[in-house]
Parts: sequence; C-alpha cells; structure tokens
Amino acid sequence: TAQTLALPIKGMTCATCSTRLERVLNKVPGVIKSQVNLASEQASIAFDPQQASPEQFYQAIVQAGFTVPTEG
Ligand code: 9UX
Repeated sequence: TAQTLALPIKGMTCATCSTRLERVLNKVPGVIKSQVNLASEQASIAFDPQQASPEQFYQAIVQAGFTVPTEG
C-alpha cells in the first residue's frame, strides 16, 4: 500500500529546481511518484513504505542542494 508524504522544501528559486528535485526523488527506490511545487514550496511523495522511508527523501533533497526546514 502506498503512502503519501508532504514535505516543505526550501531553496528552490526557479522552475528547473523543482523539476530537478522531482527527478531526484523519483529515482529513490520505492518512490512511486513525486510532485514538487515551486510556488507553494512543497513536495508530495507517493511511495511504498516497505522500500523507502522519509529519511531517504531528506538525504536526497539535501544532496540535491535544497533543505527541509522541519528537519534539523
Ligand atoms: Mo534555476 Mo535551481 O536557474 O537548482 S535550477 S536556480
């Protein structure tokens, strides 16, 4: 069963940022579909909790150069 997680994202300044982050998140194993909204600074991630966990999303987001303000 898929789960959906909404995350706030900081550091996106143009539309290519959000497209790039979507691509990064979609590559995390277990992610079914991610959508990143530049204007609302939100990522929505549908994933299989048996294969992926939020910790992996945080790491991928930070590695891509963005931040999740609610995470350290
Ligand atoms: Mo835009 Mo974002 O020129 O990572 S791609 S700032």
